[in-house]
Amino acid sequence: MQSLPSAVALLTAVMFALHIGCTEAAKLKDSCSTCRQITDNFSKVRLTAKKNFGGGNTAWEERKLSKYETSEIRLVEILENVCDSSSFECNQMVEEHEEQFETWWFKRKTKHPDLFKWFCVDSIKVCCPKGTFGPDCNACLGGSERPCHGNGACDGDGTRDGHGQCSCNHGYEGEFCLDCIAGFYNEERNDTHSVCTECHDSCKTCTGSTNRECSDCKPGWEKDQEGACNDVDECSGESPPCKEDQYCLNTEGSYSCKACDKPCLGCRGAGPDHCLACADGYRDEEGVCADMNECELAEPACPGEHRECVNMTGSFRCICYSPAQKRSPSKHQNLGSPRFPE
Ligand SMILES: *[C@@H]1O[C@H](CO)[C@@H](O)[C@H](O)[C@H]1NC(C)=O
Ligand SMILES: *[C@@H]1O[C@H](CO)[C@@H](O)[C@H](O)[C@H]1NC(C)=O
Ligand SMILES: *[C@H]1O[C@@H](CO)[C@H](O)[C@@H](O)[C@@H]1NC(C)=O
Ligand SMILES: [Ca+2]
Repeated sequence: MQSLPSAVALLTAVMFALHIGCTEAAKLKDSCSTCRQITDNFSKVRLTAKKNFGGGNTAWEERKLSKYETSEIRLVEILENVCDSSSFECNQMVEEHEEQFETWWFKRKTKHPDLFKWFCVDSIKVCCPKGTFGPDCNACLGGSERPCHGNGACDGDGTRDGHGQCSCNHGYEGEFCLDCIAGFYNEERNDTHSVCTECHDSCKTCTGSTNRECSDCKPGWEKDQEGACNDVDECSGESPPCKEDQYCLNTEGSYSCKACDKPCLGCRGAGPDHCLACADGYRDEEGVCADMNECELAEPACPGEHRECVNMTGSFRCICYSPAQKRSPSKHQNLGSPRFPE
């Protein structure tokens, strides 16, 4: 058996190796994106030549310009402007590979005008051509022409990193992104091309775009005699699925329960004109539950001396007053509930 210290040392070594492995992989992807930015910026900066030069139209000026455009001075000028001063990775990469830029500038740029390909892919090998991945730039699943058959992204595409697997776009699945997920159907399909289209709202699975082509209906939908999926009207049943102080509202594929209006005691729909009965403090006036005035009932709502009735929405209040300050409310207010509903 190993002694504890050597086990710890081994564990540390393993963790260190794993750590290196991880940061190394992340660096590969980042290096490629830095390199791409450098070569993109290189081309952009290079285009500004005429502007900086001040321009000129005489043959002499043209000749001088073209000489300047291919000069060492011009190369240095471009390289100085390719990186943002804050981008450490960019400045480091340019500095590290200055010689390559010089080689390309003086000897390769005519034969290999694509700086990205020459520099990032072929010379310093931090990127791969489109549609390929990994240390050896192998083709992505589905081929480098149309990785993932055009229906997904290839892991590591265009970099020296990754494993080439596909992560499929929404609607697609399978190793090659040719299959459709549930709720989608193959509108077109052969060994290399696949188009997945979303089923009708009512279908869980389907073979075509309409509600007559559902294999199964989604919950909230049911098949009619012709086999088409239609909305279930949950509200039309014998016992609607809502509480007593709610009404049921049918929707496509579902339903909802809405609170009744305050004047209602149960209801068929929104508003005081759809009540089943009127709540306490309201009375039916030609099919509408309206606030009633409890203070005008034959039997006084606030019996006793020094008390005054005040009509309120859905209720009333008894206000006490001392005889001296008649009709001005005191601290003693109590909320009354109507004793004479309807
Ligand atoms: C490339 O140029 C753009 C715009 O000038 C700049 O924002 C970007 O940081 C540059 N890229 C790098 C890697 O510095
Ligand atoms: C597959 O379908 C695509 C698009 O419809 C077509 O261009 C291609 O030739 C077809 N391939 C085969 C092998 O049939
Ligand atoms: C109480 O009385 C009824 C009947 O006259 C009126 O319609 C209501 O508007 C009134 N309610 C309030 C708060 O004044
Ligand atoms: Ca419904």
